[in-house]
Amino acid sequence: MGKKLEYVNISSQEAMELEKTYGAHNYHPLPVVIARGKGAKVWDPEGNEYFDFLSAYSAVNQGHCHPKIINALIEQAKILTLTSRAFFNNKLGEYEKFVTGFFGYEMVLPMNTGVEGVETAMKLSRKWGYEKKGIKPDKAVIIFAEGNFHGRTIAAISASTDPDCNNNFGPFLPGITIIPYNDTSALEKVLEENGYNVCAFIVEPIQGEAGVNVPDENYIKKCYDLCKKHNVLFVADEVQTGIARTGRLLCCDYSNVKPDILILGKAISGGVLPISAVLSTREIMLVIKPGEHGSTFGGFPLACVVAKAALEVIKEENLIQKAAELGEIFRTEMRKIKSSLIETVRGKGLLNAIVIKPTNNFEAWDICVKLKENGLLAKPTHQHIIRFAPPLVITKEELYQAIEIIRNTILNLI
Ligand code: IF1
Repeated sequence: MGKKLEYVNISSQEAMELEKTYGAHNYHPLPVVIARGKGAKVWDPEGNEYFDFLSAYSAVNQGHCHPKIINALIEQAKILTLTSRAFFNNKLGEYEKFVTGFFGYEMVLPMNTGVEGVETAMKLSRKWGYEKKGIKPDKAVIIFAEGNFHGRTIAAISASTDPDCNNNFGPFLPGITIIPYNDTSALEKVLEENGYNVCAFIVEPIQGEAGVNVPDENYIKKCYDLCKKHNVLFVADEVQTGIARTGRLLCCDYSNVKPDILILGKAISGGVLPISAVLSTREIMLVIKPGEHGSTFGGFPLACVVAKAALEVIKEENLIQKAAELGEIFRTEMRKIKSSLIETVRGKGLLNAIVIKPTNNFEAWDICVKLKENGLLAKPTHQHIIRFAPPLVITKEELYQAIEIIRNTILNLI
């Protein structure tokens, strides 16, 4: 039991009751209330300390309340927050130059949430398909992979194969073809048959929600090459895998592939504001003309300043290198745990998962509840997979402490 947080005027129990009574039940959270965060750690109102091994689904790569990012937020908030895009603002252009340089692209379209980035990429791809590739009106097809997660809008769930995502939310968007993940011959087949109507293939270089599904080493490169062959845009959704999480700036860097369109979100703000970005070439980006796409908040001055600071932290603190090195340690240590509960350990950088043997009496959820009791927060994905993705600022010492918690929890289950 820690020391109660003095400035928190509510107990965990009360906070959970309030959410249950007044909030829509669109989530089933682990029974823990977070009232404060710093670096790789969070605290509940009663003062109990936890390692955060979810990092808000990889949004908090730079750690909770990073001083540089928070300072940028506060200073800019005193001057100017939102102008809308009806006017220019003095921060957007500077940020656009910075972010395109940072990721090596010619142009950026700023949005807010990850799924808006996906929507933007879909609209951009379709328009490119009609206006550059010459696809006949309303015939454009976008290919997605089974098991994907691209967000919660009607367009994104139209591409989903997860019944939780799309059950009773139909009718869905036409012009979507879904093929198995990690299967280049499936992509080849669709492109051979209908390639002239396909404007884009949208794919996650590692599928997060599907359980940190790491494809074969040459998958991304082969898909990219197939797309090139058929004049199809290769679009990478790096909302979760991007920005140092997997031990490279982008997960596609492992494959030496530069996507035609890159979608970023989450960690572009270090978890401080909802900020997303779609990056591409001038040629592709300029198919969207004034008035054809946008958002009230997209590219707002506060976001521009926060995102720039958050990306600078990635470089200044060598978070790419850290994710790569600590990830190796994490997987090595996990693989050393001698437990019949563990089927596999997989991942890249600090985006990892343990697959629990489905034959056991324990579901991933039960293990996550035990981990929480022992001071580490992680989230199950599906019934038998636990994702481990701490903030990349976690120190080596903290990582070893966390590994001990996971080891002890698993070994004491049976
Ligand atoms: C929730 C998962 C993670 C994403 C990729 C776009 C988006 C996401 C690759 C949309 C969002 C989230 C959202 C979160 C759960 C979560 C998730 F388990 F569902 F798959 F991270 F692993 N592309 N991922 O992963 O971004 O609009 O949410 O900003 O609660 O739904 P968003």
